[in-house]
Amino acid sequence: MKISEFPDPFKKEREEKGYDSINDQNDPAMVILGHKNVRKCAHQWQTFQSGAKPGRIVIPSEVNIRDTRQIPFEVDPPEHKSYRNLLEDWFKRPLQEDYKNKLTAQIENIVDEVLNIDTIEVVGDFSLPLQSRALTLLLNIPYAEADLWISWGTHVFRSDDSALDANKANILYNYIDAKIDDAIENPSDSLYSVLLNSEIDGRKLTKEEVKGVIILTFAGGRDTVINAVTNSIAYFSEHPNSLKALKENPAMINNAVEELVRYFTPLTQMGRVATKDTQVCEHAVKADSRIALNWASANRDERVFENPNEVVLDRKVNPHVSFGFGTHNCLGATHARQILRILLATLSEKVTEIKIVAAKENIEDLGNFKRKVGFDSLKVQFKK
Ligand code: EMZ
Repeated sequence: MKISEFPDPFKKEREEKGYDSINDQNDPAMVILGHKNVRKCAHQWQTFQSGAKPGRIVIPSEVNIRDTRQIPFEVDPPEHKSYRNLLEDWFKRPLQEDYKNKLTAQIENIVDEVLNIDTIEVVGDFSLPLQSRALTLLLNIPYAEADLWISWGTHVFRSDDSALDANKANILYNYIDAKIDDAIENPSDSLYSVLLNSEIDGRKLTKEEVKGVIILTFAGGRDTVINAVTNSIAYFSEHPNSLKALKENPAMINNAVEELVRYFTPLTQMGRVATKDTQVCEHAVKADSRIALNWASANRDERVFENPNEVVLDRKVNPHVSFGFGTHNCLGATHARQILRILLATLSEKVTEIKIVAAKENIEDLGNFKRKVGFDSLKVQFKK
């Protein structure tokens, strides 16, 4: 199997039943596998809520490692809409020329850097610094702050020995608390200050609400962006002609990004909690039990995607759900897309070959299913 090949572990169950169940810290979830049902359930926010106990809609559940509600991710309509309206413009800034230029400079720099080094480890030496530096633009804070985040490693809630590490998570929470206090003392034009000065339904946001937005900004786009970047590098190392095709036809880049994001689906699934007894796929779902919207499985659904297990870089019709679907679609998607578009443009301009030296896969353990989501490490050589 090629290193950039990511198999679909859900095919059989999706086609035979359309769902499966997983146990997760004694809070099982019914996993919805088909594209149509995933989208349908994502739409039904009244029946399948996001505003459950903080951390419960994440799989694996984070109820044991945090109390702060992530906003707007763990809030249901109508409150959700007020928060979303407040945040929408800020999270669309990546479309602005000035933002794009800064992001381009960051990405060109890091590509130039790795072109001068013999062998690099992509996850730690490329994707993590790239993601962390780009985050300084999203928060609108000084570039140097990225060094600290890089030192935290790829996932804020995970360490090498534990998938859910409360001590590690506390580093992030304490850091954010301190930054919020600092922004109160020294207002600036950072996201912290903008939020502290914002009003929702005629009142100022509380510190806890500001923290909820900031935690989401840090956590939601961290391992997801890192995996998307790393996996794309693995793909181009094994498909040098695709890189050439993008160089010759840059207009293809946007489609290519959507296709890579579909194929790799950096976030496997997201949960919801049933507000009443109901049914999905003719299967009973009890009130207060969880379902999981499995984006990764939906994105390989043969009823929707032709040759779903192939990367078709210029795929035209691509209703993937990698950024979720419905009211809660990903707030950070504009930022993530810009990172990947600029990365592809830069690689196609500057790099002719990426040679894989060694790879260690990162396999997510989902009970009955094991899914490759990325790499623990990927050593490569970049060639000019
Ligand atoms: C949560 C989640 C959001 C969660 C859209 O995804 O991403 C996960 O990586 C985090 O662990 O807390 O932010």
